[in-house]
Amino acid sequence: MRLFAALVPPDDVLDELAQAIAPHVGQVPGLRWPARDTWHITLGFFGEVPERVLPDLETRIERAVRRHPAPNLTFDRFGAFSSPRRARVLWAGVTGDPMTRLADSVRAAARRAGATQTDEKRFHPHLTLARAKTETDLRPLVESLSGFSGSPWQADRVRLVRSHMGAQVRYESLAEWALAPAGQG
Ligand code: 2AM
Repeated sequence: MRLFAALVPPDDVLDELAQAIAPHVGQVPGLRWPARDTWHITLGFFGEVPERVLPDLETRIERAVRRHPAPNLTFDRFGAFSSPRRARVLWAGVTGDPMTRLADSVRAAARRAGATQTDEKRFHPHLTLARAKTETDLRPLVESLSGFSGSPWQADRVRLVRSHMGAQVRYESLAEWALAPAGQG
């Protein structure tokens, strides 16, 4: 099964992002906009994980999550990977409490449980809003979204998600664990 761990922002924060992008959705040729109920910030992508590994993976990730304080975050910009000029992904970015240790810890937990395909790339927290099949010049779009600043929020839980591949990717939430109260850790 294909698994990843993610933070899911609260509804009112997602409302602000949805409002900001609304004038552009469907307006840029080649861009596909995933449904809002799939929006998340990936902490760790584990790739294909054997089903037998799941119980141990859940135990280890839960332990990792409980050790880290809930980060306070704000969506404050839009950007694109690999760059606005040659974009495949349009994202919303956060600033706030650093999350690298949390992400490292969650990925290490998955690897120890036997998730051998766990992504080792540097962690760039982002929420993907649109994808393009080919590199697309999104400079005008990113420019027109500049100046955005959302409300602060606290990411208080981590969700383990199964990704069902197909014509339309479907996400299934398998478990959710609370982070430690902010100020601890
Ligand atoms: P993305 O939003 O930048 O595409 C489920 O696919 C989630 O895992 C997505 O949020 C995706 O990030 C992230 N992810 C990280 N590495 C991935 C990889 N190698 N393949 C697919 N998804 C990956």
